[in-house]
Amino acid sequence: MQFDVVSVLPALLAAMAEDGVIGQALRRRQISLRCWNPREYAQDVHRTVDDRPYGGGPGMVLQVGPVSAALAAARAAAPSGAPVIHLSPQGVRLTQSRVRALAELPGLVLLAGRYEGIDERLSREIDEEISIGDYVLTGGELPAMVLMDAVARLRSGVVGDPESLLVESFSGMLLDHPHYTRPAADTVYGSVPAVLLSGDHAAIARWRRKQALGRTWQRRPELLRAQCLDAESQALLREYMAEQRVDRPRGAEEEET
Ligand code: 9WO
Repeated sequence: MQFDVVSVLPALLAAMAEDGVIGQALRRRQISLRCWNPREYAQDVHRTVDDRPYGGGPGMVLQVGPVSAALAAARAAAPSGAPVIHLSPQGVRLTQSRVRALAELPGLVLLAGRYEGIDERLSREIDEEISIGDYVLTGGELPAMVLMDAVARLRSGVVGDPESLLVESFSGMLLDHPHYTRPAADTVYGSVPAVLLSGDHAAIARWRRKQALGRTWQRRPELLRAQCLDAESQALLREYMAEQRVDRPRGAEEEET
């Protein structure tokens, strides 16, 4: 997977390239990351990339010339079939199913805006606009990094254990189950659930699935409503609900599933 990012602040992208799972994947050449700075494509001596907005108002707007030149260079370097994606609050929301689709592509060209945004006429160079959430930031670099992180971890070899990806790819989206590590008992923080120490792999898998279903039901019920649960999952969720019922407040009835 090749990422080509157009940004006037490429130093921000360098941070993710050095550490963690993404840094390791880059060093192993499982993914590649190149930055294309519109400033290097500016024509004047001051390397100007922005100008005041027509119609007035505060701030500056990224100009067509340097951004289109950087985009053209990025596109030429990217694999054919790599879409140009603008990270923007006006875009369609990024979801895990969208991340899965993007991870199938040979590469992505990501355009990160700054200041008040890009000149609207650049829209003809853009295939898709994607938002990572409904909040305003100071630029599109962090959203570009979020998207690359989510996509890169799905590419084989980037996440160490491919089994950790199975849950989300074969089922709908569920929240993760709880995790525990040593010590098995702590005087202040208590004990680890006994089933996890049992060595019974089937029982552990069942418990984890039940916790994932139960936590999704409690914290993000809209995620459950958006998917069909198989009979076993329904049974596990009912078990979880029954265990919770005793300490749920009066009047807090669960919804039909
Ligand atoms: C500024 C602003 C001020 C008042 C009301 C609405 C407003 N929207 C913006 C705005 O979107 N500014 C952008 C800042 C200009 C381009 C770069 N910026 C950006 C990208 N902020 N947030 C993103 C972004 C991208 C993808 N997903 C979430 C947020």
